[in-house]
Amino acid sequence: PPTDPAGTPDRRASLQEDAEKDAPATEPLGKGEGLVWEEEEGRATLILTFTLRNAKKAGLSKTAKVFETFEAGIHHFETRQAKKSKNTTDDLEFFVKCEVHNSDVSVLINSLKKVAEDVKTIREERGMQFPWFPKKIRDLDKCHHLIAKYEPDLDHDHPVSLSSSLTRTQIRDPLPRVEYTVQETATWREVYRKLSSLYPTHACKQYLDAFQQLEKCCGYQEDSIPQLQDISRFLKERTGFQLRPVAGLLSPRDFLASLAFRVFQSTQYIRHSSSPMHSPEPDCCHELLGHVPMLADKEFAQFSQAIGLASLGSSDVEIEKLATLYWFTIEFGLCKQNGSIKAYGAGLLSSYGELVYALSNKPEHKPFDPELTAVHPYQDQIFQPVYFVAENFEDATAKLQKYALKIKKPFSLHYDPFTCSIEVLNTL
Ligand code: HBI
Ligand code: FE
Repeated sequence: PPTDPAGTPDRRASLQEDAEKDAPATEPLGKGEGLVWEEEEGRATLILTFTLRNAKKAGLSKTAKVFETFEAGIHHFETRQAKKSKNTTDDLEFFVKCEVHNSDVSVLINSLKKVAEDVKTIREERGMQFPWFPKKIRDLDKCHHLIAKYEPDLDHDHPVSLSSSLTRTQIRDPLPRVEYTVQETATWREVYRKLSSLYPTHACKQYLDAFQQLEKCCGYQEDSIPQLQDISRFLKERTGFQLRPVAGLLSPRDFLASLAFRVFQSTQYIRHSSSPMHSPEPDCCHELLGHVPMLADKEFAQFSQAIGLASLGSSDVEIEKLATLYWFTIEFGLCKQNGSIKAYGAGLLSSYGELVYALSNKPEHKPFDPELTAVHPYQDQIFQPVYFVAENFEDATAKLQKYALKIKKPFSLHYDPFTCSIEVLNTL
C-alpha cells in the first residue's frame, strides 16, 4: 500500500527519537534538536523500468533488497518475461512504481544499476529535475549513504554495495568519546612518529601552524589518540568546521554535501595493526593527521566549503568531476610556498611513502586548473603519476568558484552562516 507521504507514524516517531538522541552534548549540529521544526521534507514517487538477466540464478532477491534498503513504499511491482531475450526465459522486465525519500533517489537508482540493466526512470513529481540536496544543517542526517569498496558480486553478504546505507544510529550519535585499546594506541604511535618526522620539510606552512596548535590544545601526541569531540571544538573556534562521526566511506554526493555546511564527516576507528602504514579506507590516522590540521586554516576551509556548495543539486556527472577535484586537492594537493612546493592534501600527509614520492622529481607536477583537474584520471591503488599544484588557497578557491558557476543548475545557492542553511535563489 502507498506510504503516508510524511512517513509512517512509526518512522516519524523514530526520527523524532533519533533527533533527540542526536543532540550532541556540546556542539549541536543544528538548532532545536529534539523538536521537529518542520515537516519532514518530501518523498518522491518514481516510475522505474529495468531488466534483470538470469533472474532465476540470482538477482530477484538482490533487486527486492534495493527497494527494502531504501524503505521504498511500493505502489506497483510488475514483472514479465523480457521480449528481446532469445535463448533464455530467464530474463525479466520490471515495471515498478514506488515512493522514497528525496535524499535516497539517486542512490537507489545507482544501486539498482548495479544489479539490473537498462534502468530507466520517470520521476512523477514535477519540478524535480535535479537531485535532492540538504538545505539545513539538520538535513545532513539524511546524507548517510555508505559505499562499500568491494564489488557487490564478490561478496554475497552485501548484495547491494550500498545496502549499508541505513546506518542512522552510528552516524547520528553525538560525538562519542572512544577508549582505544593498547594495540590501537600502539598503531597510532607508530604512524604519528613516522609521519611527524616528515612534516617540517614536506607539509605546507598552514599545516605546520595548525599541527603545533593541535599539539598544544587538542591532545595531539604519540601516546594517545585525540578525541573527535575535542578536535571538533577546536576547529569550530578557528574556522567553524565541525566533525561528525561516520562509519565508513560515504557516497561522494553525501560527503561533499556536508562540506557545504562546514561539516566534516570523520571516521573514528583505526586501521588494523597488521599494516600500520596502510589503510584501504579512511581511518582516524588519515582524518586526524591528514585532514584536521588543514581544516583549521581559514582559506583552506573556504576552499573546502566551495567544493561542497558546488556539489549541491549537481548531476551525477558533475559530482564525479567534483569528487575528482576533491581528490587532486583536498586529498593529494600540492601548493607553492616561498619558491618551493609543499603538500596540503590529506592523502599525502597521512602516507609516508607517497608524501616523500609526491615531492620528489618522479611524478609530474601540473598547475591546478579546475577544468583540467576535474577530468584527469586518478589512481586509488598506486601513487599518483600526476599532482596538481595550487598557487595558494585564495587563488584555488577563486578558480573553483569560477568553475562552479558553469555547472548547470536551475537555481543559484547562497549559504547563510547565521542559520547554517542554504538559500535557494531563482528557483524555476
Ligand atoms: N567518506 N568517510 C569518508 N571520508 C572521506 O574522506 C570520503 C568519503 N567519501 C567520498 C570521499 N571521501 C571523496 O573521495 C570524494 O569522493 C568526495
Ligand atoms: Fe580523506
